[in-house]
Amino acid sequence: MGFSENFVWGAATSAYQIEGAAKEDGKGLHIWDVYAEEPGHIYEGHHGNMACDHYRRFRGDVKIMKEMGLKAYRFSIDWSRVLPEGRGAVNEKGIAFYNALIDELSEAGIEPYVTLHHWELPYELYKRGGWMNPQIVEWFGEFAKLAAERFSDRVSHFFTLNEPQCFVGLGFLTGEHAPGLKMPLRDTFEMAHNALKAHGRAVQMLRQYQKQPLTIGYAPTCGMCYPETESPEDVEAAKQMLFSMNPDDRNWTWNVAWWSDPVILGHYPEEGLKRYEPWLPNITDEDMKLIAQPIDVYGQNIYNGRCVRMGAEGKPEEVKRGEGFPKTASSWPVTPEALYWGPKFLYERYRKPLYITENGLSCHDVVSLDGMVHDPNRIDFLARYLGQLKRAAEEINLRGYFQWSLMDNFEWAKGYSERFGLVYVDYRTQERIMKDSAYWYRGVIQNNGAGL
Ligand code: GBH
Repeated sequence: MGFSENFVWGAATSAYQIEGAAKEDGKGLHIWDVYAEEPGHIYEGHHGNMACDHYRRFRGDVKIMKEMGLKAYRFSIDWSRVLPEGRGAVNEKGIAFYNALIDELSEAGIEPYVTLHHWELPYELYKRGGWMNPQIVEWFGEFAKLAAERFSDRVSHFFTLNEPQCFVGLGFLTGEHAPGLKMPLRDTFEMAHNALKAHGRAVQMLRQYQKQPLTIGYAPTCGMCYPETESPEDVEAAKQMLFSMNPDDRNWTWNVAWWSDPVILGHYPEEGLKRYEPWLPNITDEDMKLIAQPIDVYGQNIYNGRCVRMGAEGKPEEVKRGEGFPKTASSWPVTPEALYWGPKFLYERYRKPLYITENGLSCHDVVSLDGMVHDPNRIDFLARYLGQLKRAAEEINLRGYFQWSLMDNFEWAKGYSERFGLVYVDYRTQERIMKDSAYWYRGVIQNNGAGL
């Protein structure tokens, strides 16, 4: 019982959040490079030009991963670093960086898990319409082909898109993320459809150009739900709310079914097709076939969830949280149950081997007088969440868990003000300090979660 013997214990990052070297060695610009330098977008004018300087310090960072006992490391390939214009000419220096990182990981016995798109949309493609331009399907396919050709001899795990909900919803609907636009609903549905097609095209290209049989997945997020009690009524209510469309149309992106049913079941949910009909692009059978390219695994990022019960009229209702409900430093609720019910609900519907591709929290971490970083909050949070995940692992096909994040990094619009890492980063000196939680996580990995 508990976690399977070969359960994959990992940690995750993304390119722009850690690499730095934003304008070096032939890298092109992506939308975050441009957006972060425009005044007023990011907390106190922070940007990722230096970030954690991982581009130079990756060898040291892999050493830390090894010390932590990580079995796997999930990172993204910055599209604009390897294809500065998004297509066409390849930047060999960018390829060389990822080659060196992959080799370093292999030597350390750490399995690389590559995300193709963690929001680093090349600026040149954005200027040509980005996700609005149907050609992006082929552009992304070309990028996937390059990744397969150059890296799949040593990388056997690929995820296509990370959280398309965020790069479409936050980037083009609420305007909180790059490129900071508030577009009409109609445009966002079209971008989402193109993004799903791009996912499908990438799956095809990875398979066509793979150097070994690959394990390919998809890594969305969602507004997760869990039941207030374990009564069948509440469980049913939570499931219904999870997979049904959001009550507020401007919030449509947080629904998981819209983004995952097409990929795995081959069709958009009926409820959404009806409700969003006025804003939908033309959707063809051919599109759906492309989107539903068979994938091997399903990845889900889960940070928290809403508590749901069955209301008096047999309708699911959210249970409002009281004043003192525990929250992380980002003011996100602490809801460990999301890591039991979430995986269960998703597995029941999609029947794919599952990874938790991200889970974690920000804390107000500081270096203590003893030179260490004591983060009992993070340990407490992870212990609770992983305890719930363990329960799920006993019931469904759960392959692995990636903690977000390996190290403190550029937290998008929040800049460096929120620390999500197991490893502390001093941004003045670039010194790394393993937090208490990193040592704790090492213990979890060593005994395969036995003590949870
Ligand atoms: C992830 O975004 C990113 O992949 C990563 O780059 C980032 O650094 C990290 O998490 C930390 O922010 O309950 O319906 O209102 C996570 C963003 C936050 C999106 C919670 C879904 C819940 C939506 N997620 N959100 S809802």
